[in-house]
Amino acid sequence: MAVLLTLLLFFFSTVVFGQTSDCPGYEATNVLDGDSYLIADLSLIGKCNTRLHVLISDADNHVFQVQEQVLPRPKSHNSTSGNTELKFNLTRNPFSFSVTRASTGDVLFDTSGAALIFESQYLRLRTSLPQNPNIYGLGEHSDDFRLPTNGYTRTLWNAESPMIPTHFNLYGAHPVYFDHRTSGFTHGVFLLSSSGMDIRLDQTDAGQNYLEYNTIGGVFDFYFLAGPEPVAVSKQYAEVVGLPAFVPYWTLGFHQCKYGWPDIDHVNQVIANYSAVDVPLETMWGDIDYMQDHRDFSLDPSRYPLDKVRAMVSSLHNNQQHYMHILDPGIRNLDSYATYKRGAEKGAFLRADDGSFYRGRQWPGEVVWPDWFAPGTQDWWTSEIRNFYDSSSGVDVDGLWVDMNEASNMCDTNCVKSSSSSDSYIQTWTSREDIVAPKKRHDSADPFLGLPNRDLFNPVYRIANHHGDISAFTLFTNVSNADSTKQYDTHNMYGTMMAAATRNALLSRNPNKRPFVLTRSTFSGAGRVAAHWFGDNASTWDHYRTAIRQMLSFTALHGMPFVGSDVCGFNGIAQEKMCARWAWLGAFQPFYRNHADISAPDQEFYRWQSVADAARRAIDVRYRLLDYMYTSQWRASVDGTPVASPLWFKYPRDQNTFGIQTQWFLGDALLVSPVVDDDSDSVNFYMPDDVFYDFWTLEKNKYSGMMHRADNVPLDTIPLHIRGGTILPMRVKSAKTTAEVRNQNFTLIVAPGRDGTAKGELFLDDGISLDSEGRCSEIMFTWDGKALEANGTFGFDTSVVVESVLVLGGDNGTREEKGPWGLMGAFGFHL
Ligand code: MIG
Repeated sequence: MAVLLTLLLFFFSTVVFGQTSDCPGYEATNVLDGDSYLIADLSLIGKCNTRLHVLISDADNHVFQVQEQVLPRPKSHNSTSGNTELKFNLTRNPFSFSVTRASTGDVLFDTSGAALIFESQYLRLRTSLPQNPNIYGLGEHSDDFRLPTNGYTRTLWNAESPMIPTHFNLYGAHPVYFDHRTSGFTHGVFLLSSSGMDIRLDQTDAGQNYLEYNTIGGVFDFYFLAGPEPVAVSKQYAEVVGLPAFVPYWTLGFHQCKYGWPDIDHVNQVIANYSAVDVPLETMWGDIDYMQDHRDFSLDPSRYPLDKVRAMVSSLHNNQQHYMHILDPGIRNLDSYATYKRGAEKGAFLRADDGSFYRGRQWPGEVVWPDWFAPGTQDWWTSEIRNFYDSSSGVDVDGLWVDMNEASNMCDTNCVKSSSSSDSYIQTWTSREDIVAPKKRHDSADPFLGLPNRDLFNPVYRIANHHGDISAFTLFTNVSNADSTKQYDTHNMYGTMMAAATRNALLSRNPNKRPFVLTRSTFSGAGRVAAHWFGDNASTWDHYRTAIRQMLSFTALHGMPFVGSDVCGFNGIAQEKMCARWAWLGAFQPFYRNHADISAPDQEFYRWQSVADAARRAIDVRYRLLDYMYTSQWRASVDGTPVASPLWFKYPRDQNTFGIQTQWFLGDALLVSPVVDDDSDSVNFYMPDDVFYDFWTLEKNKYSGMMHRADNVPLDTIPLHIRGGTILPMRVKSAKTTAEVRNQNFTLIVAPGRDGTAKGELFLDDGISLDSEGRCSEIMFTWDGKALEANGTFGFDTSVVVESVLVLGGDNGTREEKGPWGLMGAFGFHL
C-alpha cells in the first residue's frame, strides 16, 4: 500500500541558557506548498547553534507518533530562513535529502544511497557515513563505546536482559547517535521513535559506510543537532528530550543492596556491620524480599513485620541514613489483594482486546499490568504509594526503585502453565490468540493509531530482539493502551512511564522534596524523571570495564547524568580483588551502589578486609569531592552538560582519544584512569596533550598525547589527575554521612592550565528542596594567574567557609593561601 507522505522541516535556534541568544531569526526561501507537503529552505540569520527538525510522516496522520504526554516536544520556531549551520538539501526524484554543515560544507547526513521505504510496518532510511566513522550512542547496549561499523546491528526493543549480553538489545531505547568527525566537529542525530528497530552500521560492496534505520512502525522524525563541540550536542539533545532531573544530595552517598536478604534482622546486621568497620553507609535498599508473596505495597509479616521495618527506618533516619524500596509493575490479580482491587476499580490495568485485563506472569504469580495511559492510573498509583509509604504509619522511604518495567513478563509468546510450576492458580493459556485476539478496530479517523490491518505479532520485518518474537517475555504487542494506541508502538516507553508516574507520586507525597526514582528501563528523555542502573551485570572484570562505557553512553550521550552499575557485579561470585577495584570504580561514577543477586554470595564491602579498606578510602575521597559531583549534577540539570564524559569531548581533535573507553572525565576537572585488566596491578592510560596534576601528589606535569603506564597500583588508590585550567572545590574532611559532609569546610584546588588560568564552579543549597531558587548559591571561581575571585549568587545560608586555597604548579610547587573566606558573598585575593 502506498502511503502519501508529508515532509516537514523546522529549524531551531539553540536556546542559550542564562543569556539571550543572538540569533535574530530565519528567512524562508523557495517555499513550495504542495497538496501534501510543505517544503522550504530555512536559513538562519546571524550566528548561533542550530538544530534542524525533519519529519517525514503520512499525510493523513494515521501512522503512530510518540505521544506528547510521554515526550513533550520542544517549542518549535516554525520559522523563516539565510545562513544556517545546518542546511537541508532536497532531491526530488527519487526522493532523498541531505544535511550539510554550512560553515564547512561537510555532508552530515545523506539518504541518497538507498531508496526510502515507508510502509505500515516497515520503514527504512539509510544515510552514508564517512570512512572509519566515529559513531557513538544508540543505547542501551554493552558494546564498544565507539560503535563497530561493519556488519553491526543495534536493536532497540526494551527487554529483560540478564548478564547484559553484548550485541543485543538491553533494557532501554535511545535512538540518538553522535557522529564525531576527524575535523573535531560533532553532530547528533536523534530519531524520535519508540518503534522497535534495527539500526545497521555497515559498508556497501563499494566500501561506503552507512547507517540504516529499519523500523517496524512509527514515522521518521529526525532532530539534527549541529554541535559543533561534542558537549554542545549533549546540550542540544537535552533541549529536545528534556533536561535531566536534579538529584538530592544524599543520593551521592554510598548505597548497599542485595536481593535475597532473608529478613529485617539480617538487614539490621548489614547496617551494623558497615558501622563496625567504619565504611560509611548512606542508604539501604529493600529488594522484593520485603514483600509478602512478592506483591507491591506489602510487607512479609514474619520476615519484615511493619513495626520492625519502621524501627529500622527511623534508626536509619536518626543516623542521617536513607532507605529505598523496589516496586515492580506486575500486580497480582486477586480480589483479596486490595491494591489490585482499587486499581481494577479505577480501570488502571491494560486490557486485552476482548475487554478483560491482560494477564501474564511475574514474581507474584499471575499478574496484570498498569496502563500508564489510562486516566485513573496515576491517581491509583499515587494513592497506593502515599498509603503504603506514609511516614507516620507506613514505610517512610526516601525514594523508589522501579524494576522489571520493560515490561518483563515470564510468559514467552504463549503463557502455558508449566507442569513444574507450583503456582497452581496460573491459568492454562494455550495460545495468545485465545487471550488477546484483536476484535476491536479503532476508528480510522483517530490519528496516530497505526494504519489498519497490521499484524501486531509478526511484522514483515523481524528485528533482532534477543528474545525472538517481539511479544516474547514482555507485554503482548497487540494489547491496547487506554488511548487506543498499541503496545506494538509504545512498548519502549513503558518503563519510562512507570518511572514518571512514580516520580509524580513521590511529588504528591512530598511536594517540596526532590524525588529520587531509579529505573531499569529507559527511553529517550527518561533522565527528566529518573536515574538508571545498568541492570543485571555479572561479577566479572569484563563487566567492570563495561560499566565505564555504559556510564559514558548515558551521561554524555543520553541525557542521564545519574547512572551506575551494580558495584562488584550482580550475577555470580565477586572476587576480592575485583570488588576492591570496583569499590574505587564506583566511587568515581555518579550512582554508587553495591548490589547482588539472590543466588550470589554476600558481597558487602566488609566481607573482605582489603575491600573494606579500599572502600573506606574510596568513599573518603568521593565524599570530599561530593560537592564537586553535586555541582556537576546540578549543571547537567540546568543545561545538559554531561557529568562524565569521554576524553574526546574535551580533546575533540585528538584522534587518539576517539576509541578510549576505559578512562573518563568526571566533571570538568578529574581524569579517572582505573586499572582495568583482570587481576592486574598495572594500567596503561592515555594523557592528552595538556597540563595535568597528579591528584594525590599535586605534582604538575606537561603531557604530550601519549600512553603512560602505572605499575604496582595498590588497592587503596586509583590513578587520578586534575586537568589544568580547572578549580576543584573539596571538603577538607570526609564524614560518615553526606549530611555530615555538608558541615565540613572547603579547600579550593586551583590547577592552572597552559595559559596560567583556571576556573570552576560550586553549587550550594539545602540538598533536598525541589525548588531552591533564592536559597542557593551559584559560585564561579576564576584564577587569572595572580588573583582568585569568587563571584556569583550567594543565597544559601551557611557558616561553612573556604579554609584555604591551594594554587598548584608554581615555581616552588604548591602555594597555600590561608582564609577563611565565608561562602555568603563574593571573595578573592591577590598574590
Ligand atoms: O528477576 O528484584 O535487575 O536488580 O535484584 C530479577 C530482584 C528481578 C531484577 C533486577 C535486580 C533485582 C531483581 N530483579
